[in-house]
Amino acid sequence: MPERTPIAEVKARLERAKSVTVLTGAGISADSGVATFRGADGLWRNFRAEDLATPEAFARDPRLVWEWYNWRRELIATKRPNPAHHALVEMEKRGRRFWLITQNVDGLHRAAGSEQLSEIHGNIWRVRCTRCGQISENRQVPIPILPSCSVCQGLLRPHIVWFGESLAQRDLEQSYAALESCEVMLIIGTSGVVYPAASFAPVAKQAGAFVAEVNLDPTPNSDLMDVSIRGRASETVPLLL
Ligand code: BV8
Ligand code: ZN
Repeated sequence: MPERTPIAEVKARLERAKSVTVLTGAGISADSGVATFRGADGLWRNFRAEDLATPEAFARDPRLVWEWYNWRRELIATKRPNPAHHALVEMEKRGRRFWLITQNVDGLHRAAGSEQLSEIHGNIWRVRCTRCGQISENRQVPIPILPSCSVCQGLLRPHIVWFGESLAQRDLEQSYAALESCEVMLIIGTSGVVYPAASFAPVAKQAGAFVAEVNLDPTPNSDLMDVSIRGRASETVPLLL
């Protein structure tokens, strides 16, 4: 049997798999023009995401945090899903069990048509009232600062999981169920430094899955991968169909 290329190996495994789980990070949206977090273009006014995406930063200066989110909402509003997002929708439609876990808050998987989806860090187009907890969709660009709840006039915050905040119980349950039951797991465009998402590939591997990474660079999880595909997600993920 001639040595298969990494892409051919993953494609063959996907064709046979009865259940597939995918984890994506900012790298899958890079080719849609959305800046990644730890790439060169990941800064805003010299702040890092870790400085602003925290409950402490919001408590200290909600205007500054909302200005940062307004800047990102304005940028993301003009971006569209790329062939990698569309390929994952196609993969989902192929019938067998499929679950997509994304760390991205840009909403591009939902925009592409993904339905079997957990947005484990939230969604930049959703807001949550800090007083009554009501969650709603808000597409205003910019959102007037400081936004208040239409029900109780409480201060609205992005419905996004910040550093130091725990992920939603339902998202964790769905994610672990998908990780423990999949035969193949794809990890696409994530630097593997943010937890608990960075522990998802080891969980699937431990449960017996074939794990493959698609990334421009090696990551801390590369050593545990059965296959590493070096390349741009928008070019390589469609080849896995
Ligand atoms: C929690 C919302 C506990 C914000 C985000 C020390 C050790 C271990 C853990 C910790 C620690 N100190 C603190 C922690 C916990 C912390 C954490 O992991 N910190 C890190 C920084 C060390 N985690 C948390 O706080 C989490 N919560 O642990 O709760 C708890 C439990 C109970 C009770 C209370 C608390 C919450 C984490 C969620 C944080 N929120 N986002 C916002 O977006 O506004 S995380 C943020 O980083 C984004 O969501 C992003 O998705 C995520 C991960 O980044 P990536 O997606 O990987 O993006 P990145 O830019 O890093 O990498 C891009 C990759 O793509 C690169 O590899 C690049 O090579 C590649 N690429 C680029 N272009 C392409 C490409 N690949 C393919 N094609 C291309 N074209
Ligand atoms: Zn309210």
